[in-house]
Amino acid sequence: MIMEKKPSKTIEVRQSVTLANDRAAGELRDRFAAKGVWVLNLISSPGAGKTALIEKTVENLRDEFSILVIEGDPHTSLDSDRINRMGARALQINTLGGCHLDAAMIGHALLNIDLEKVAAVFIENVGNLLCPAAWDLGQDATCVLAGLTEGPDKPLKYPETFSLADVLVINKTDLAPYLPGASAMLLPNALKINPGLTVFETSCIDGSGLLSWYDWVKDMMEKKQGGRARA
Ligand SMILES: Nc1nc2c(ncn2[C@@H]2O[C@H](COP(=O)(O)OP(=O)(O)O)[C@@H](O)[C@H]2O)c(=O)[nH]1
Ligand SMILES: [Mg+2]
Repeated sequence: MIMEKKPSKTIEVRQSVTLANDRAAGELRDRFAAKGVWVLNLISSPGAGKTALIEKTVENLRDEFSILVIEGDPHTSLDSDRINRMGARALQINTLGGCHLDAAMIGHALLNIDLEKVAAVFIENVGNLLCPAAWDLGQDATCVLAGLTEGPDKPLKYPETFSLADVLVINKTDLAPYLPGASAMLLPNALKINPGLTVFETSCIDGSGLLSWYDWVKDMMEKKQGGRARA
């Protein structure tokens, strides 16, 4: 028997799912704004150094600012354990194979959290450079991390993520002497995709570039708090 081929409705379904997500993200954004909480969504491939950068940031700023961390991973609480050891509260979301976080997951994780006492929420998204791009989490800024070890071609291969990001952190600069090609071409390739990126070049091992990153994070948190005071 020959079956009649029905037209695919994939795009329609996907649109309605992301529209529902956009509504939920809008509600989160209003909630964060009311409390003056600055929210950062960190995206990268696995191993670029998202958790390492959050560990360093928490360690450096924990005496001045209360930073809440949401960790997204398919399995395990290894990353939230690392953050807790640095003295910050971390909430773990296990997506059980899902390749990105969505706004409903963030809302659920924050159900019993009093945001009054929180200066910033850092969201470590599930490690990959493709899936998280379409999913708004109510963040103020999106940060894409690229480790030099991943090669310089990633911005060209994953333009969705690099074009929506506000900030690029090029991490593992301590390895630049061993990776001259990546060191030379990663930034030009990223700026080709998104010339408006704010760029930091860091090493979470030797600490280079981290002071400018901390200053930027502090500035963002203070501005968000100030915006709340005027509201
Ligand atoms: N050489 C070097 N290694 C780093 C740096 N940042 C992180 N790493 C290492 O890279 C690996 C992955 O880091 P992790 O923070 O878990 O990456 P994530 O998967 O993006 O959260 C770990 O072995 C880190 O110690 C860095 O700046 N330089
Ligand atoms: Mg991690």
